[in-house]
Amino acid sequence: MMKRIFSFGLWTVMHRGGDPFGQPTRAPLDPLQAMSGLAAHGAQAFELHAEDLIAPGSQDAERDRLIREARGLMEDVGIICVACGSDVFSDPVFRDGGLASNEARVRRQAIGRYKAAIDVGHLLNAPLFNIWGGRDGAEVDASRSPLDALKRLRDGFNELADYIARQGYNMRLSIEPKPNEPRGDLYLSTVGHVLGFIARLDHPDGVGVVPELAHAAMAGLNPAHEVAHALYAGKLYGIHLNGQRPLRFDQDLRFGAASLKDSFFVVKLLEEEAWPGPRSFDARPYRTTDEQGVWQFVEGCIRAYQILAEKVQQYHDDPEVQHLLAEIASWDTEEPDDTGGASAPRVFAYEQLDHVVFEILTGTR
Ligand code: GLO
Ligand code: MG
Repeated sequence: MMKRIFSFGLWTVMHRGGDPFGQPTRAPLDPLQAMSGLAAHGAQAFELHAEDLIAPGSQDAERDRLIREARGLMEDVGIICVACGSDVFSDPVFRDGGLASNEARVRRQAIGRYKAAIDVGHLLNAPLFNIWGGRDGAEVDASRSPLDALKRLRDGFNELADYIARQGYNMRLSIEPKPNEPRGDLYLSTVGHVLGFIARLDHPDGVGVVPELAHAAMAGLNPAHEVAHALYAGKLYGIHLNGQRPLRFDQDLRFGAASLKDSFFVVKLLEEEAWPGPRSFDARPYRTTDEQGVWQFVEGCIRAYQILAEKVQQYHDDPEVQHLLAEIASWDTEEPDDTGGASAPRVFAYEQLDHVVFEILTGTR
């Protein structure tokens, strides 16, 4: 069986439980502690924003020291970096956007940030640079035509892809869609939007998508269908697994904490397709979680994935499922109906099939 790689954003375990209405509730965790803690609790990989490791504005010597330390630690504890990104959303300078900002000066600054982070990713051997441009959106549509925003985003992504190619880095580029938050509306909002957008880039080939379950649910979409569109296009470059009640603020719940059935169907798809990429979690420990609980959160995410993968296997091994699926497959025929139209109407045994899934997921079968 394919060996699964479990990965977490460093920002997930470094998150201190703060929210828009409350101060942090946990002590800070430094990025190296985050890496070794992840390795000790079952993860083989991590993702990061370059800024999670290197504070913006650090001198080159400081940057080089931190990278050296990170590389040493990665070697020691046996953890790899599977994706790098950049925080082009927290600094107030990006409050009206990064790549899509109305200020040319700020767009240049965003490009500069991304390029510097691409260099960091390269030094950590990250095979992917994933961009979630959280400020590239709007509340005031009168401020900017959405078409101009898309053209600026296009120019920005073209420049970054070009930079990666010119540097000769062995790195792909991806876009992580999200419908809203922190902006009222983000321009690159769903997998479908992003696939359409990528097709208009200068070199669509090296650019893919990183769907996040919570983001699909926030848009009221079926996460497994979102992931399927990325797979179908050959563009599933990564995935962010977590839990989310639909149509709400970004909850980033532990994987398994919500939407059990949706999570099952995402795992089913990834496992059935033997998708080779890392199973990355992008969630937050609850605000009520203490420092120790953060590692229970990590183990919980991983365990939830493993349990759902076992449930997928159980589903395939179940004789009743096999019988029902064989019956469904038998309808897929062009043979003419030789009963002269007198055949009984088709019976779709979907009630039964859906209930079997329920029994498997509730452990009653
Ligand atoms: C926020 C996003 C964010 C990205 C990260 C990628 O909603 O999910 O956590 O995944 O910035 O670098
Ligand atoms: Mg994410």
